[in-house]
Amino acid sequence: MTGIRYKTLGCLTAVLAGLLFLVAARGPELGFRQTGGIAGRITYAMFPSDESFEPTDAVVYLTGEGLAEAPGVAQAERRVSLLDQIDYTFVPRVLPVVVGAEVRFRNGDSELHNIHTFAGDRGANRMFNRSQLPGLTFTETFERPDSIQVRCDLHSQMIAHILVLPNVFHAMPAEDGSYSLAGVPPGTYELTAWHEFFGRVTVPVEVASGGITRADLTFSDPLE
Ligand SMILES: [Cu+2]
Repeated sequence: MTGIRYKTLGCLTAVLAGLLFLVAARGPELGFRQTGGIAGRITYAMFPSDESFEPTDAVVYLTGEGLAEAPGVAQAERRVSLLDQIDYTFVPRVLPVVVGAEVRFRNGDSELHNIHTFAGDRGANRMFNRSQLPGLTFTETFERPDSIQVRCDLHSQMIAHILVLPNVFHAMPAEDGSYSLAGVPPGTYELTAWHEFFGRVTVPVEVASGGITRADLTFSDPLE
């Protein structure tokens, strides 16, 4: 009796091992198990009292070798992102874009605004200050990674941030702080969370083929 049971168990194990081997061997050829993912939560040790603070205005992004060449980069470069001005507010307040992507600035109000950009990293990209009549649009491209502050000199409450990122692997958190990055080539990278009120928090991450790496990030020290 016991012998038969062991035999059955042995057979099942062999079949399972065979299946796993097949999946592992043919996975790349079948077009799956080649990439992995990262998922986690963005949390704040404290909330700044500034009324323009929004926890969802954070950006999580990945840096490291090989990411800029990963599939999807070309499509991201062709995508045009819109930074609008509605009711004396930049919409969205935080705009992540990939290097080389077009950013369209639009004045959706019926009053004059201007677009004044301030580089985080001086010299990375060409900065500008342009007045903008109601209804007008213009496009700009940023060629190097940076965090650029955008202001309107006529209305001091108008502030936005364009985060120029080196690759497509970035996300903004949902209301509950959760985020996820999919289709990441296996490798070791740095995962950074950025928020205008906190600056950056970075952790190393390892992504394995077919796996989801858990990475939670906490903003603890607000900028002065
Ligand atoms: Cu304005």
